[in-house]
Amino acid sequence: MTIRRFAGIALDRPILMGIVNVTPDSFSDGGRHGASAVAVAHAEALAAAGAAILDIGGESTRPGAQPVPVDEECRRVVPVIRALAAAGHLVSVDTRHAPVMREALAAGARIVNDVTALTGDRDSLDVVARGRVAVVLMHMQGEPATMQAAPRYDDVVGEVGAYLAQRVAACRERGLRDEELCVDPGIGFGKTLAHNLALLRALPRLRVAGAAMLVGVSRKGFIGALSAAATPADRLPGSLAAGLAAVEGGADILRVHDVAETRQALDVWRGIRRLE
Ligand code: HH2
Repeated sequence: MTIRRFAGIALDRPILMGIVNVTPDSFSDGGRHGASAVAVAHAEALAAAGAAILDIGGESTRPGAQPVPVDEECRRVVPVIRALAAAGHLVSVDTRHAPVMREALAAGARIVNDVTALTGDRDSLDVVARGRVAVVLMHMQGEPATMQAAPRYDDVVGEVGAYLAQRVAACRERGLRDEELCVDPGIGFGKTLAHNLALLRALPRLRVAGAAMLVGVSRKGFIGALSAAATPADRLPGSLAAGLAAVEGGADILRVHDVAETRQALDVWRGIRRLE
């Protein structure tokens, strides 16, 4: 059996993408150099704990978040990407803006992680196709600033699945190959609690043949809605439970804040399942 791959990584076991936010509110010292150095050190620690991919983002896409100017987004992420790529890490850039993608790829990023599945900027598919890099295509209904106001679907699983298949087809038309494609149902992006749960239960149906599947549940709001975990910092146990459920459903990659803890949970789960 040939082992499936994404961005050069073998998908014969669950892969962790470590989240590195380079947003001013993430860092107490406020200074640009300080923020970059702290982000690089944090990313190095995530890699040492078992993250195969380091996901660098300079714009929060949490519900209600306001957009960041593209120049500012580049100033935040490019130095961090350059340092991590130079140190040999596999880096993804979490952005929906083509100019940021272009600069991130020039700095050494090998994956574009786009919450708009390359629909948010008319140049982004071109940047990815010309750059010959891998892409994570995520489903979102609406825009981060307003997406949680009134999410509505007739058939959330059918609609998200059809959207992901259509975005994979658009990428294939531009020459992207299977090992460069990954889909993501976009948990929490224009979805109610019922929508998120329906998608997590239906992950096997959301697969697009040939493409990898990534799921991001780490510290998300639905965990608070199902438990007493009021703030994101309280949601590690729920994140581990949801992450394991996603892997059971066929997720190849988990996007997580807590890499060491998720690695341990996955190692135990794999042992019980006799997956050596
Ligand atoms: N979730 C967030 C950001 N980017 N990308 C993918 N592919 N899948 C996700 O589920 C996903 C994502 C969450 O938003 P953000 O405000 O960036 O918070 P954090 O990066 O701390 O998770």
